Amino acid sequence: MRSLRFGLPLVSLFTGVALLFTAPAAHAADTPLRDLAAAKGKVIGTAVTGSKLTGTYGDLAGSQFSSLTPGNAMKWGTVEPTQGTFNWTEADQIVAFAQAHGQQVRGHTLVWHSQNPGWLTNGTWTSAQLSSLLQNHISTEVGRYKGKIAAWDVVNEPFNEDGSYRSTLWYNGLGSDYIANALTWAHAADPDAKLYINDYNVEGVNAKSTALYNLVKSLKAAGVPIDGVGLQAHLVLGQVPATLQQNIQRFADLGVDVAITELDVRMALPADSTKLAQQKADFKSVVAACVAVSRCVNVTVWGFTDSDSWVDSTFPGYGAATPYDANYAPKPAYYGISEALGGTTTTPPPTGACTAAYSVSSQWNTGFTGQVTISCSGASLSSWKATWTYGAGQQITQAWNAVCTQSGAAVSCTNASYNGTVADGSSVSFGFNAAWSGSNPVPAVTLSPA
Ligand code: 9MR
Repeated sequence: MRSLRFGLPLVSLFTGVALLFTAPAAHAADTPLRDLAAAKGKVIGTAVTGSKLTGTYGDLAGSQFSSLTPGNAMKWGTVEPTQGTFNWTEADQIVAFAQAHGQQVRGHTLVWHSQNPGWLTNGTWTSAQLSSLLQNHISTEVGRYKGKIAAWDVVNEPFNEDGSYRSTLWYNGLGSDYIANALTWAHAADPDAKLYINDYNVEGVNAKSTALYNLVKSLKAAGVPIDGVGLQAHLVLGQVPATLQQNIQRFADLGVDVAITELDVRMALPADSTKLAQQKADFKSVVAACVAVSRCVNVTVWGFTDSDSWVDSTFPGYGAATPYDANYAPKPAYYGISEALGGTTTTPPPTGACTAAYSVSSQWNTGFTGQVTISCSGASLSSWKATWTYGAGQQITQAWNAVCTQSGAAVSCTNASYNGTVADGSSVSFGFNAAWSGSNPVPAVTLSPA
């Protein structure tokens, strides 16, 4: 059977959102974050997992963000699991995706104490061997992507909380010179890539960020190629440091760029409307601090959807740390980012709203698969009914996770026995197959309690 599928970027054309008991919201028409950021002279990025870059995940990653950071694909343990045997598959895929979508790539990361291959960490090396291994690694990886990487997180997490150097393979074997050497080797392999040192808990002015500041200052004074500082920004709800903007500014005043490289804001689960509103404020204030400093060039979120975040497995009981929920519905945090970037056309779900978002996830010559996601923020449902009227003769043939009936052009879908409850801060989805011909316009969905 022949099946003509439309390209994924078209999917965003086939979406619509309705608000319960209010006028239809404008999510689908909102200006993408990347356009808002560009108007401010900024880049907005997300960490991504290569294998997920299809469907709605790929659509959002490609349309909302102007920069991608491979979450794990460029780490040493991924690219050289066995000495001399390389696996560039996922890294290549992400770079190709970024190029196809007009996006920058932040390379992450070359020198770290974590996620290194076993052969490296288990080996016994002289300083000279270790130095040569590191130089080869940097030359090979940076060289492979020469001209394709906007910025490299060359050195990751070199400091302890008190500002002393972290005891690592690199520091213990090579002393603090490993940092200057790594930057110098990376510069030799790609003179146009911006070279960063990246760390966490350095967002505010504190002992650790001051150690980083002093290091950057001394590297600059010594003529070492250092272009930027990455503030990871793995934050806890309500705890954006008051000195964030001041801290960004002091690095900028050293003559380096600053990037927020791994932003997320975790909360104790379950999420509720109060927490989601605080999270919106937190995302907004971080992005606003970057917007306020001209040398702050990029804000990158560490995963854009709650289904692709490191937080839940690392901090049991915590999660919901990203701007989209697990069903790809934008959370208040999304609108916090948007507003900080000057977005004026966004319509954040008002307090006490549930929304129904209709989208076509795939379409072929005679049929299509659709999905409706019902999300609640500041409200909840114990049963629901989504109704719409098709405008071009579409006919539902099969539905799952809902009971759908169609009479003429009128469709009515009610919850299944097991998914009538939509808790505050959560969402449920149902799907269907349908036939179409001629055109397949997105209908306006009305959501009501069943
Ligand atoms: O997101 C990454 C996750 O998938 C890995 O399991 C984890 C292993 O440490 O690394 C995560 O990314 C880290 C990043 O590379 C450096 N800063 C902290 C991030 C969260 O752990």
